[in-house]
Amino acid sequence: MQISQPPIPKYLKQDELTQECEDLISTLPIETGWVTANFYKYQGFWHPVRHLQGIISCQKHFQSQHNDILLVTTPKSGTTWLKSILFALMNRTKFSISKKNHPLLSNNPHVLVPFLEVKLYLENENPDLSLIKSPRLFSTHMPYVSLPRSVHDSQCKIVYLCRNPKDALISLWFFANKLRLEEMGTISLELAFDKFCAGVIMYGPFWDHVLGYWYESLKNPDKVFFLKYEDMKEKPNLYLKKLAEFLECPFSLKEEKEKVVEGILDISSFEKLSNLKVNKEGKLPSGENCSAFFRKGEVGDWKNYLTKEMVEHLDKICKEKLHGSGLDF
Ligand code: PAP
Repeated sequence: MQISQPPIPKYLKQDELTQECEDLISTLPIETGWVTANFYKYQGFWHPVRHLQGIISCQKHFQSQHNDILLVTTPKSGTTWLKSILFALMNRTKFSISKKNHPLLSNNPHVLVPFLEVKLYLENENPDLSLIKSPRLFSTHMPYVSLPRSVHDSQCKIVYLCRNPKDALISLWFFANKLRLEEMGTISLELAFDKFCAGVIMYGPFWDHVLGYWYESLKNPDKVFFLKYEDMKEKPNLYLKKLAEFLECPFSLKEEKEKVVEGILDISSFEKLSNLKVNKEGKLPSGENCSAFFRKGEVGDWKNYLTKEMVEHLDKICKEKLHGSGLDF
């Protein structure tokens, strides 16, 4: 009797590469990945090969429109959260927050706000985006240097979200171990820590990613809105209102009275989203369980995992890398 093997999730697949991508990776520095076998260093940042293929297609073909909104995040900084907030915010007229059939109640936020390089330009080298109604909402983890030319040239807006590196590391470590197949075993915290410090993470080095957008937000504050997970957690009302102003759709007095701000924060909250059937039991088309995107949703969980020596080491690197930038965590 033949025992059938479970299919390999798409996010682990390394075949079906274009010749262009095959040629490119043969020239790039290589490191061992966290979930996939390898990372390749492209334009100064580490990527699994599937993401790389999506990045080069996106760089070649994506045409940004003046009223597009691009959510850019470092991995595990609250992308899922901000996707739901932005979706609810930008569609608040079309989908009233109080409605029982709001799309966020039956769709994972990654489906409602698609990734450019990990979804649209990975599944299709040049997808037809013409049917998406404006303002179009996309997301990416791409570093600033790798953004498609048209993003710089158009008047589209960039919302950038990052997170304290210690919490980002712990979140990434848990996520990677959830995505690894049983036969791959787990990746130890010590190894994950060393790799994080050496910059060898998806879309890393972390500091280079953050600084790329930080400096751009200082130079061009109307184009790039720089946000930290911790600030959004501490003062969600304030930052949601700032976001709405940045995106040129401020809340009216009537909306404030009707508690639309609170409604958006409620429907996007960790408690609400993580308890929905779609997020508890669903899977993304790329194979990840939706539940993998919801763990604790707290600030400071690193204290439960990192040793005193690890904290000192990471703080020292962080201080050196961010020195003189005006940014800290
Ligand atoms: P991604 O980069 O793979 O898209 P991303 O959504 O950025 O993942 O990060 C997941 C983190 O955001 C998880 O953090 P944790 O591991 O420290 O718990 C997840 O729990 C947290 N998260 C998800 N949804 C929310 C939410 N609605 N509010 C606050 N945090 C959230």
